[in-house]
Amino acid sequence: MEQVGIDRSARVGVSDSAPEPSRPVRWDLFCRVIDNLGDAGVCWRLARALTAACGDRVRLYIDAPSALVGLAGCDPPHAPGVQVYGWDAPADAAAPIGANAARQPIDAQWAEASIAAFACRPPEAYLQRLARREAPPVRINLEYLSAEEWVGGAHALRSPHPRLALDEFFFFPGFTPATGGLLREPGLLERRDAWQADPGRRASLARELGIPATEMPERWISLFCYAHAELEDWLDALSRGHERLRLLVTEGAAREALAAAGLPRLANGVTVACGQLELTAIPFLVQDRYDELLWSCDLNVVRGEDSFVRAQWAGRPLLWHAYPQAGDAHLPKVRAFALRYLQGLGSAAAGPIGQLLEAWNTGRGIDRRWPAAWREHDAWRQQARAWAQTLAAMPDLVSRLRSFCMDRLDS
Ligand code: TRH
Repeated sequence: MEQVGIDRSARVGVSDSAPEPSRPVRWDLFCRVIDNLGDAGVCWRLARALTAACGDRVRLYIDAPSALVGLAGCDPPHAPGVQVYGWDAPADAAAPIGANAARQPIDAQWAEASIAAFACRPPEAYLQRLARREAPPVRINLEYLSAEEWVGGAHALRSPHPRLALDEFFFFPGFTPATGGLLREPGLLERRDAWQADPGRRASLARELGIPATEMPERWISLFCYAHAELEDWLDALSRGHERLRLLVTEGAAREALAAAGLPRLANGVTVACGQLELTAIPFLVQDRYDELLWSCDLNVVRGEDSFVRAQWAGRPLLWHAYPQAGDAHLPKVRAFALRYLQGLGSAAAGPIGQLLEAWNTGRGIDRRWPAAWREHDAWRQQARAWAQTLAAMPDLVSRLRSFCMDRLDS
């Protein structure tokens, strides 16, 4: 990761005990869709979480607004308090979607805080106009999530602009009080608990997704992974296990990985059987419905960043297929996460689960690692629930972001 122009003397602490600020804030949020769904997915969730907290308003500038349609479940995508702008990145030109309006230079007067997601660069002309304001907004560079130790030291560092009087602050999501925390909108765990306490909800989800009703109880595994996942041996291990399992295969890359493992390309709603395993292809779900899927499963295979976090809030066992990086740079991230996630779990369970996580990300030995880890399912499930509670005891990302910006705005 490029870290230029950081002023280490200017680190600003984030207090856990800061009172929740209540004044509504106006945010600009810039997003460029590089690949997959995560850039749009994180920004859409953040925009909605900001507006849900205290009546904030968000202008979301995104270069591929169509990426939001499936996540939001509406075209044009909209949510209370959020205005989406089609942005001709990197140019200084944008227009509200659905309004049939011409592209204009981006309004630099409106926002009190301006976030650039994942180091994307807002147009230089917009930054120049911000710098000329009497009270420039707080500028945030929202970084990638990582469980690595160094994140706590980099979070909230100031990065001066090389020419303009316009500082930017690094904001790192993370798993400790020293970081920016995780996105968790109000009432999420209560809604999860209500869902999980009522088996009828899982049954109605099954009907909606075209999952065949069964006499025998079965465990569900959701699969949302990258196309390079090595599935053949894992599927073989699942099909030869001692219990009935159902794999719910999401749209897109997971289907490609299945096809590469020699299975037919499945259309939505189609089920095929393979020994103890049945596979059902499910449609793409809007973000809130995808949560319900995660809450309903006994294991969730997730990837990237946003689905990874949502699976943690689900309080059910997860396997994380990390975004692959050159030189296996993602493996230290997987290991750092495993250390935190499995902390406190006895080595009899933590060992095999950690090895399975590693195998999923190296692509080697998943079938060998699977039986020992799956045998520990009960302990894994308790651990996953306790982990979600541990995380929920810390302030969420929006509370920390708001406190951080309000401190600067009101000082
Ligand atoms: O799609 P991802 O792999 O995204 C990313 C990108 O690759 C990005 O460039 C990289 O920087 C980042 O990972 C680390 O995985 P992610 O982050 O989980 O995003 C997927 C989104 O799709 C998430 O918001 C959940 C959502 N989703 C649904 O809403 N419904 C669904 O049915 C499914 C399968 C996913």
